[in-house]
Amino acid sequence: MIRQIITYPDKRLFMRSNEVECFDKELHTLLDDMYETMRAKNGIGLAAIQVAVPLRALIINLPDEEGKQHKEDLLELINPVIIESKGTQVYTEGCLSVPEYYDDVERAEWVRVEYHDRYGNKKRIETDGLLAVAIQHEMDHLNGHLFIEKLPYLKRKKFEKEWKKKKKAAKAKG
Ligand code: QAP
Ligand code: CO
Repeated sequence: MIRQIITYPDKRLFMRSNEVECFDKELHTLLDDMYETMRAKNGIGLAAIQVAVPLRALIINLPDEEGKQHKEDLLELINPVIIESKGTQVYTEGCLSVPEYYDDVERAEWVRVEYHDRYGNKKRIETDGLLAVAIQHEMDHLNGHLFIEKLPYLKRKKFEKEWKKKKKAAKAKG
């Protein structure tokens, strides 16, 4: 089932999500719905809070060299923790909860992350590049943070101005 994605400035996006304690059918349905919702909206990553569920769960499905996404590549991270990170990289990010806005954000180049899969099995991943960016972006959601909070002051001002303008235009259109 496709769920509704909540968007900026919804206050729920700024709240810390809770640890998953039950790796049950309800969690599996949530993850399946998140996948369906993410694909329907042309996303490559989604955190549970974006569908209004305050749990520490996220999914990532990066495209291949041809830009195609494969479900076999789907990553599901439950209760993830970054245990080590190195270096820096800059990537132009976007977010389904901040539609049609993209800007450069600096993050770690490499991360080592411990998490659980949907059955509660403990896992570990070491990765860099775009996947490292995606993991850090989605993990920020679990702590109530959006990529726009990382923008320098003037860029953030520019974002707020554009956002207001867009809202006004949408309102006039009805
Ligand atoms: C997070 O972002 C991310 O504005 C996932 O109109 C960001 O899936 C991972 C999207 C950067 C890696 C690098 C955004 C779709 C999707 C939009 C997304 C939009 C339509 C964003
Ligand atoms: Co996001």
